[in-house]
Amino acid sequence: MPLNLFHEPPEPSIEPLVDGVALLRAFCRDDAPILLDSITNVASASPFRQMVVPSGHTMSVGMTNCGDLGWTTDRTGYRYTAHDPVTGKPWPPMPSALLDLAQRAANAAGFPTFTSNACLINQYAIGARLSLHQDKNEQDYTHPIVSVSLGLPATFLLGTLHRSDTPRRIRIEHGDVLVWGGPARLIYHGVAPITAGEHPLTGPFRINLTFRRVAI
Ligand code: MD3
Ligand code: FE
Repeated sequence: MPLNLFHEPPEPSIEPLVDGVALLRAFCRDDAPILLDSITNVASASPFRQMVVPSGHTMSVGMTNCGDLGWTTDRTGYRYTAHDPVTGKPWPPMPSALLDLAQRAANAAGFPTFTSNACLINQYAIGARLSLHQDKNEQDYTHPIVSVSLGLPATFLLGTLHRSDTPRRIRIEHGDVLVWGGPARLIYHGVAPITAGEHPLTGPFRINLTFRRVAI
């Protein structure tokens, strides 16, 4: 393999990270401008906001949602709702570019019947982080979660089914897509604080989409 002296971005590839996790490097890099336009439209109707978790702490990540259901948290707990508690209106519908990407990624990772009905959109400013957690509010864990990273890079914390195990650190870049299914669906995971930088398409932010199938 020739030495990459020009630090070109990687070619699209699929690698199994651990059992149940497929890393689709650069899978949506070419779609990024239209994805980001779609996200801007969603956020113009349901703005990013920093939610409060049951402990009383305010999350450093700004969040919004699109689709039939959206993930929210407040002092009283985590849940999926059909309405945005800030606007009182239904969450914006899932833009077709987002829905289509989620289906193509799930299909590439071996989940051909996955159709997302809920997309959580996370906006990370410099220093924002997500501590180690499980995603347990969806009820049906046979469906995978598809995650899409745009803008500034991040270090994913990839844990196990046990919170106390030291997580692996995985560098994730603009355009990378991960599909978390089967035995990986309930692993602990998080995001290390975003380090300072500037991305041509998102400026000083990282955007992450997590596409889910939530029981109605
Ligand atoms: C593993 N988001 O929104 S995406 C989340 O980058 C969340 O914003 C992170 O964790 C982010 O809940 C990480 C990777 C991810 C998402 C969902 C998972 C990993 C997952 C669900 C189950 C197992
Ligand atoms: Fe999560």
